[in-house]
Amino acid sequence: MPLGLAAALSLLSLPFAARAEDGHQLWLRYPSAAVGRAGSAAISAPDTHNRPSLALAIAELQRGLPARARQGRFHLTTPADGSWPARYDGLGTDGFALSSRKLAGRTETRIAAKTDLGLLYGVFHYLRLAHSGADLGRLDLVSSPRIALRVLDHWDNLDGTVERGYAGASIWDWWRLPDWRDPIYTEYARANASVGINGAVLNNVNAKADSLTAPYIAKAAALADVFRPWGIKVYLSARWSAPIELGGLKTADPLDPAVAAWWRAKADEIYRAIPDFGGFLVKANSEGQPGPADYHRTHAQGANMLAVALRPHGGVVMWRAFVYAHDNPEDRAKQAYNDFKPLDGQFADNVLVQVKNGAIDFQPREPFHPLFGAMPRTNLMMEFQITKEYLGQSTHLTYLGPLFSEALHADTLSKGAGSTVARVVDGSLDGHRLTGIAGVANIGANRDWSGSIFNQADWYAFGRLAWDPDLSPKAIAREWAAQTFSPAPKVVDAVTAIMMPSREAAVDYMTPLGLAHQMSVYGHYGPGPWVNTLARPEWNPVYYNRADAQGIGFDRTASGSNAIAQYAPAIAARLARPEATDEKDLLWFHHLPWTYRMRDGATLWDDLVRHYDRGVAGVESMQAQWQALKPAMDAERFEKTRVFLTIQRRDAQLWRDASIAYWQSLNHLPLPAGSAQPAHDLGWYKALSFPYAPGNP
Ligand code: GCV
Repeated sequence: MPLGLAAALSLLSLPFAARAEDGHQLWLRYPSAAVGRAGSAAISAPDTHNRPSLALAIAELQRGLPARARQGRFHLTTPADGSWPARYDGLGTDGFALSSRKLAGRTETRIAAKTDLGLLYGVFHYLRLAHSGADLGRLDLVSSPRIALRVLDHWDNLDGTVERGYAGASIWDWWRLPDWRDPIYTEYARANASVGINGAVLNNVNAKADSLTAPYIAKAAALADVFRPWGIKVYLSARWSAPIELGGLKTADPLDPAVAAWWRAKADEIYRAIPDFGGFLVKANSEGQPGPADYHRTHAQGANMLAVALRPHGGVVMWRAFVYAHDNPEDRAKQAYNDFKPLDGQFADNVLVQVKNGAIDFQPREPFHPLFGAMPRTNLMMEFQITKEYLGQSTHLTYLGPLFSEALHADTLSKGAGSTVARVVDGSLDGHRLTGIAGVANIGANRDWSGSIFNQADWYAFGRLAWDPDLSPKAIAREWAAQTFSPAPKVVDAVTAIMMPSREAAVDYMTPLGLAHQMSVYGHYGPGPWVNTLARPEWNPVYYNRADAQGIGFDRTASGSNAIAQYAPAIAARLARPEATDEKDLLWFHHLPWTYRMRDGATLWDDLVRHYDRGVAGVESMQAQWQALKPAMDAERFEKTRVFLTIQRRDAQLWRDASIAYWQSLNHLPLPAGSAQPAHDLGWYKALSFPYAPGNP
């Protein structure tokens, strides 16, 4: 048998070799009942010689074509292959066009793109439609990604652990790389390509310099080789002090010529091994990491020095704005803005400043980060966290599509109404061409990749929103549910109905009304609003809740930290008044008496308790809806999710009760009618200890 054919057949047989319904096949299940197995479909495409992405596109189409589409004819074309319709001239590099029509009783489908990678994305989109029950006979759509760099950040350590990872060990087998290229790398790349993700930062931002040594560059190069046909570039997190640690230099001062020369040589070395290397991600002067401030240099001076080293090769620097200092008494929420805003216009054009969606740290809800809209002369990229450090990790079902979408659609008003965060990130607001979005990956070696079946939806939603920030989280949930479980409308409706309110339920039982960072010291999982013993003030929940006998909340108006002044004047004016502030963000911006009247007339205290109750009830409702789906589900995935929902219900109750017990210890107020007292006294909740909770650094 010729080698090429053998390889193609082994690829085709992959889903059937995998264990049944353990979630490993993600949303790419192509269930055998739906996929025609009778011979190959009629696909006309250019010669695949030296065109690996095109070969993958054809193999994927053969592999995933549903029975109902198998009798049709498919044409895959790029401009280089002739017969290019002029109406597709405007397609972006990664974009694609899909069209179909009936001809003599057979459906003719054309997938057109300017590049082979665009064809691969087009095939995946076609298959997405096919397995979501779409009408395949009348397609007419074009689609190009709005954001250029669509990247997963892996916080994976070289010893195989994953910081804030809840899905087992790292999938990167650094020890056996570069020799052993585990098939999981191909599966990973394929899953990412299926949702348009085109970059992977391989190592933790809390980086070891070792990642930049020759052996580790060779390992990264092996991964890059596997990923390349799938359109995925590799990036590395760079440790700022590497010139000292690896190069024996006395300094890492970005203005020292020897330091700059060391980085140039390092970049040259990396590009010899990985010609399409994406660039560096840097966490500097943040949470103990070294950085240019150690030498009294700015973030821009640091980033630009690396940018010079990467520029000849076309690489970029993704420089994180997640900074706050232990010796800075300023409100933590203000510190990144204070450091970065004055540097607007000073970053090189191959630098992106990577900003988390909110100013603290991936909380269940945060107002949008004030840097969005405040640095028009800088390439700003978004950083989301797909791994749910603060949202119940692997066990809680909290679909992140609504969180991502809420952040992207926040209006910065920086250039009038409609200046959304999405338009900052996609470059259209300020005319930037280098654009990016990153998601901290939730991927590990667990069979189901993400620690739970529903966590896969967050990876999926990140990719889809990175492609088009305007997609609705509900439509994404529906697509995911159809492909992951079944396209039957009843199943899709019910799964979507569970997913859509799930994040709001978590906000309600964990941190309602704008509270944030209320977790215990054990791995950011359970409740600890009383915690006040951690080394740095801003690591303690009491720093954020400021609760006492009279009231609760963080005053960020002019009478407090005045963080509101970091927003556009019209937003700041609204946030200055509690009654004009969205109640979802109330206690983020205001310190208010427990007796403050909410819009519906209830006291703040009663309303707060009502939110906790609503959160617990929300999980109960999710449990009931999931139970009703049992007949439509395979036993394995049903049971895992059922048990996880039981855990979530228990945890939701714990969050509610522990939080209420603490607030009551301060305000001594009775609960509103119909609300049950916590099951235990405060001491009981305080005594809970989970020293081995997962994900700790
Ligand atoms: C990678 C939070 C997390 C840390 C993480 C840090 C960051 O503080 O708890 O684990 O470190 O954010 O984003 O750099």
